[in-house]
Amino acid sequence: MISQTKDSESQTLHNKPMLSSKASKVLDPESYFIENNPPANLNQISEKTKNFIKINKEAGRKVVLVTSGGTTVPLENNTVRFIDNFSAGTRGSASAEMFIKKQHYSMPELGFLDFLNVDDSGNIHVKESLKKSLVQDIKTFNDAISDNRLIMPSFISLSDYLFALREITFQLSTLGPKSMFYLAAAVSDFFIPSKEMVEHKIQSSDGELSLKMNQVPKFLKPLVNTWAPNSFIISFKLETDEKMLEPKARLSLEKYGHQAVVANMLHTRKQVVWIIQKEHIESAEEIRLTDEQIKKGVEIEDFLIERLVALHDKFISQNSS
Ligand code: PAZ
Repeated sequence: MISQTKDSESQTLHNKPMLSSKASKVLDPESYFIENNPPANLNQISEKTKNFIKINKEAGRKVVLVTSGGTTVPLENNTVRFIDNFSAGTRGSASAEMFIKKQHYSMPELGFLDFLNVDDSGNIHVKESLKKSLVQDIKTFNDAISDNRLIMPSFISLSDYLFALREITFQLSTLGPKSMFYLAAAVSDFFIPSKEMVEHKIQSSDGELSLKMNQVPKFLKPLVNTWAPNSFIISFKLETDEKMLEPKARLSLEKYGHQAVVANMLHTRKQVVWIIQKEHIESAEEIRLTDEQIKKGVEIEDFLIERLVALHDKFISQNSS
């Protein structure tokens, strides 16, 4: 909610960000879906997912939902300004590629232009040294799409994400133990409910801005316990204070009861992660790249996904009747 002091008829919005955090009543997850509007493309996502699950179920395949990227939280109903959570989306895209096949259609640390050369006549060519792997990666990606092994529903805002997550989860959960959730998106913990937001663009001429935001309900709880109780569920925990990381990952497993948390630190997330499993909650399995591997462009997801796929296979064999 944007705190507004009414000076006569006009809204006074305070422009200096104020941060305070205190315990407040958190909405229960189901009420969130009643009090907020679904995204316009929800039906489309639902239909595509239904079709995808049907085809893959018939093919007897395992299916994983990889969530990735940040979620925006609007400050105005007609949104000009929003707050975002940090995530470049790299974890999710590299992981999805690994899940499909241990190959990549983009190389780490390379941007689109790094792949290209321009000759003296002004014609653009793919660099010879990268051509082979690029061709292979494009093929892998295209094959996955045409083979119904990949769909990529997108979201921008927190609300888009939560509605899509719930819809996809209901459908994916029908695969039982063969379904896996890999929840790497950086989802906002705070938001302003639609009915408490100002309608139009906040005016800087109204002075300093104070923000009061509600806590987002903890959706992992219904996801694990009600929406997909038989699935294999991995959540992520990101911290900047190392002392908090493992205790918070364990707390999450104790609270929600899913299979594992992948813990990572903001500045080292590409070099080291820890897998903490519910079954071995006291220990943390470290996956760390050596300097040599980093230099060679190896990605940590190569090892992380391999390990999680092995844990998922074990879960399937223990939980299939
Ligand atoms: O997207 P990215 O590669 O820049 O970062 C990945 C990450 C740090 C967002 C992810 O590994 C993660 O920890 N996600 C959960 C974030 C959280 O605790 O809210």
